[in-house]
Amino acid sequence: MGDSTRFSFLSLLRHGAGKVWDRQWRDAHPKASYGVVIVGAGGHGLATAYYLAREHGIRDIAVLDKGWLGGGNTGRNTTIIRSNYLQPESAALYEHALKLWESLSQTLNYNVMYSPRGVLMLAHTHHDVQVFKRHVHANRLQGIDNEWLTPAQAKAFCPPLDVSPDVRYPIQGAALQRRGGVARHDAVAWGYARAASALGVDIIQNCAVTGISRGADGAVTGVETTKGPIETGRVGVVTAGHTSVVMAMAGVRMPLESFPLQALVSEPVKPVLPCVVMSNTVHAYISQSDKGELVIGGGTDVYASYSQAGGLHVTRETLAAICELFPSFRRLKMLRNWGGIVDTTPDRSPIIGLTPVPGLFVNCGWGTGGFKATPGSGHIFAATIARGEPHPIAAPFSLDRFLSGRMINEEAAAAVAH
Ligand code: FAD
Ligand code: PYC
Repeated sequence: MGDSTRFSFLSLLRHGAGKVWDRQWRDAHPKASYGVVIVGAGGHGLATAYYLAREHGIRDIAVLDKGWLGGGNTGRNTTIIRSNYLQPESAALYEHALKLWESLSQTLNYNVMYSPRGVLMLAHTHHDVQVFKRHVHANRLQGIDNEWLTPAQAKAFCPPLDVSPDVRYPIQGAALQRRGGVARHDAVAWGYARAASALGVDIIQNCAVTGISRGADGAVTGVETTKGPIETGRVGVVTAGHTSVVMAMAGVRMPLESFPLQALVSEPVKPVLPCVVMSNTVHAYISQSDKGELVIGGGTDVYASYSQAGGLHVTRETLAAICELFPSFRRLKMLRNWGGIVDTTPDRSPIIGLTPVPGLFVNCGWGTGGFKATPGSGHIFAATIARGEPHPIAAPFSLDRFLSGRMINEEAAAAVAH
């Protein structure tokens, strides 16, 4: 589990991280103008700024956040990382990200605790078996690892799992992506932020964008913020959950709906769960963090909402499902729970790219599954902003697919029933 902890200690010694954070993050004030403004200091926004600076030599960048960096979905998610998507466009996107995860701690010189411990997706019905076997075959053709396990093999891989036939939905097999796993979400935000900051990027917290200004030709000329106006010719909007609101500031209507999604952790215990387990049918997923807490989540609320609380009944159903899969976890206590707001598209695939407004770029619609994409998303969005045209991996995910009808349907492939 986890990579070596050497990275974090060495990083602190070498870079005096606290000093950098204090000077550039807490006290940073916006300048009057920037070459690029990124709205949203979540993992995707920070990664975008980092790759813009590192790979495209654009360092005159501000990343603005209405709260604190990583305080949105990046710091609230259950950190499951995998690339076992069905459609070739999505598989290419998430595999690009997975490859970047594999060396991210070294790239950022910050231990993001990427831990490829395997993601096990349980099949409980004949339909599940067919769907997951289809994924296994599709992924193998795409050069992505995925394999089919019998119930006995699933039990051997994940000993606390109940594979007995006398439960409500007996386990009929499982798809396993061994390279899938988890990472430490906060560290991802901090790692990208520190590395971007070291390249000269300004990260400005408590700075909400309240307007997007446009010139006579319709192109972006700047943003209005709670810390004053900023001039810029390029704005990247990366505000998961709130993208419709921000894009409306430029007059762009987005094909998005926002929903609360909740998660919770148990009290910490010694290592008991060696891998990530997901079940679409009983509707729950679980892993164990390096702190020992069992990290558990379920589905979104049924109703669109900006409330971060979410319905208590969802948590109750999630826990009932987990207890069914893992009877030995029944006596654990819940330590804390929380929610985030995710935005979803009609085809359950993200939107990455240009918009009808010159100079305005958008990256959103990751729904319940964008954490795993963070490095890949930032990498291709940075290239898209820098070049003013979609990166090849981003091209199929452009906003205009909702006009052309060229959807990338990942509803069934999302593997969690959202
Ligand atoms: P965020 O981290 O939300 O960043 C957006 C930022 O924009 C926020 O910090 C916000 O404050 C800021 N912002 C919004 N409006 C404004 C404004 N007007 N001005 C300035 N700033 C603004 N994905 C997975 O791959 N695996 C999982 O296991 C997983 N589990 C999840 C569990 C939960 C409970 C939740 C809520 C999500 C989960 N996700 C998961 C989804 C994942 O968290 C998101 O897709 C991903 O983190 C989005 O990252 P981001 O950087 O785009 O957004
Ligand atoms: O996309 O793998 C995922 C996921 C798991 C939990 C929420 N999203």
